[in-house]
Amino acid sequence: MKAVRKVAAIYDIHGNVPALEAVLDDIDRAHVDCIVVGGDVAWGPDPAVVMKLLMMLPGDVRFIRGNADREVAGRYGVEQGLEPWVADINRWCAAQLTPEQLEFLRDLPDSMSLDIEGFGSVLFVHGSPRSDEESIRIDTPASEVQTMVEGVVEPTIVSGHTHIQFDRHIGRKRTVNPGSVGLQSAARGACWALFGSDVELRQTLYDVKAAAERIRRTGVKV
Ligand SMILES: [Mn+2]
Repeated sequence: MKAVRKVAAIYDIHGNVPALEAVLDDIDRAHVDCIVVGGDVAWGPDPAVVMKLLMMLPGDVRFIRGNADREVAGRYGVEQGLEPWVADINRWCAAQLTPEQLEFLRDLPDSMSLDIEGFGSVLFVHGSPRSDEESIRIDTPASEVQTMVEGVVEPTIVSGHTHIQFDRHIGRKRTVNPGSVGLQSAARGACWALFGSDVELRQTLYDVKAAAERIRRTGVKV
């Protein structure tokens, strides 16, 4: 098997096609060996197109499942304790997807370990190693993070879910959040991370106005 030396991590795309396309162009230029899709792909304005783009990506592409993928695939609603507006969007998204796309999301693994040559082994999760809904935030106290990653053998843990990029060293562990491709609050562009001999936190600028217009046209009530 070909050694993996350069890896792009793309997390929390959230149905944003223009942001995903811009990031994929950037990744093309980076000549990576592998793309890791870190969950929460479809929940958002354009679930079907995002799923199509991701599922036809060539090369070594690995997926893990986010909480929103689990909820969309399972058509979670208020019965599962969700807010009505979240339940509405889950079902709207599920209705946009094909049975194959829903099955694909449902069957994804919770985590994935990858050995990056010259960097070391990395555990990719969506929330924390314990739960796809638990947040490792940029400011979560180190002692709390240490409890969350207890028992993880990989020196580096990559997680998303909070949509804020960071690269933290906590004790002997490194925790990285690539940020969100499609649903940024503080960032100016679409966020992701490039792993090589080190980690590069990246931001890809894209036409946010055109993206907003496209979102309005889809009719989602986000
Ligand atoms: Mn999430």
